[in-house]
Amino acid sequence: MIRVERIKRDLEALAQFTATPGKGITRMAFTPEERRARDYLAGEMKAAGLEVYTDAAGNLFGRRPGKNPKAAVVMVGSHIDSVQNGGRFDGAAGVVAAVEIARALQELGKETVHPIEVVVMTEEEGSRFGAGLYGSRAMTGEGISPEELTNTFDDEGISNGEAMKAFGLDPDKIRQAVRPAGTVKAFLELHIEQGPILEAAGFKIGIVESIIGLRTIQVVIYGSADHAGTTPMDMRRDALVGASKIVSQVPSLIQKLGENTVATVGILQVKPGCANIVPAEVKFTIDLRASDNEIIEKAAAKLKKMVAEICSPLNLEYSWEELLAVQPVATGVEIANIVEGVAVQKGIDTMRMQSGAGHDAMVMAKLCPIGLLFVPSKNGKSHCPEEWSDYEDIALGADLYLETILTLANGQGPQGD
Ligand code: HGY
Ligand code: MN
Ligand code: MN
Repeated sequence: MIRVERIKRDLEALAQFTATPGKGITRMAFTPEERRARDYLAGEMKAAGLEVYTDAAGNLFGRRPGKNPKAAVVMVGSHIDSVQNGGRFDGAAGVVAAVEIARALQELGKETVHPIEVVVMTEEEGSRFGAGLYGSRAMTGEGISPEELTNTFDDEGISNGEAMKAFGLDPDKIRQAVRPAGTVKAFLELHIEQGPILEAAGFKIGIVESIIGLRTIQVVIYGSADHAGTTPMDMRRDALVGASKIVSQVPSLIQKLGENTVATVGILQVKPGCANIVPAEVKFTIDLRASDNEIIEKAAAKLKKMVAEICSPLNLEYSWEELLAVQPVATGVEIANIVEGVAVQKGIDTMRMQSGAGHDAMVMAKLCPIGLLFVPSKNGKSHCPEEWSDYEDIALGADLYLETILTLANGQGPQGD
């Protein structure tokens, strides 16, 4: 059975693997702290009787064989990479729940028809290389191109591909991570809500019905570096004046597009970045989200037009690059109804809801039916050291998924055998 003390132990152990101890979790993809977290989880997976392996994208798997080795896999998991100074539950809660489900299956001793795979996805957040959802994108469709890995860089100028090589992976082989259609029966993800809805409504379990669409855009404004003391105000091409005008207009432009539409400028880098130099270049990102892809398209077009209109009179140039674009996704009713049925049997109330956060499940939806289950976030806080979810809620979610996985792995539910 699912044991909350093991979930607590695992999450406390993973929280030690951070580059910013005492200031939240900073665990970027392919870093020493992520390596230590992976090693810890690989050890727990092995102890739970799983066959541990890593795919060409760096996704870490623990496989529990089924009676029919050729049957499609029932996959469950999430990510352990984090944002800068983030919380200890974002992603990790779903990975730890998946490992605990594997332990419970081992103790139950029940063999299933379908193989089951616990997965730790590579770089979901995009905190290091900008795009994100790497592990799931590498598994679906045409996967990720080796060119994307050589052309995306972290703040130190290390490319994703170089970081992968240093981690023992071969970026040229990343397309080997693609899972052919029909080889994954379902993907289940347990995640913290990262918002206030469940706590305010008094529910312990949220069954997600749709996941918001998202687009990550990188804008660079180009002006010219000049001496701050000798350059008259009307002779400057100040990139930061242009960027500031643009950033300050984002909220009013977005608010007109509907309540579920949000946009955030979370990164702003000024170069050369000295007090006595007129800024020559400003790079910033726009994280744009809406539940309707047409609204995302409309918002992106309006934002780009606004950038051009502000830059032109200031004699500034700009570049506009889409780092990531993922459509809104409906999670489908099959798995949601199985989870709800298990909850009803156990006398657990659940509520249906939308996710304003992006998750690997939204990408895996291209490959197979998905399930996304939320547990409450204290005060709705996330992506910050204050992030908290109760271990008992995570255990409750894991228990619902244990029954759901047994149902799916024994041939019921979507796509049958
Ligand atoms: O940004 C998100 O929605 C997720 O935390 N990656
Ligand atoms: Mn996150
Ligand atoms: Mn997450």
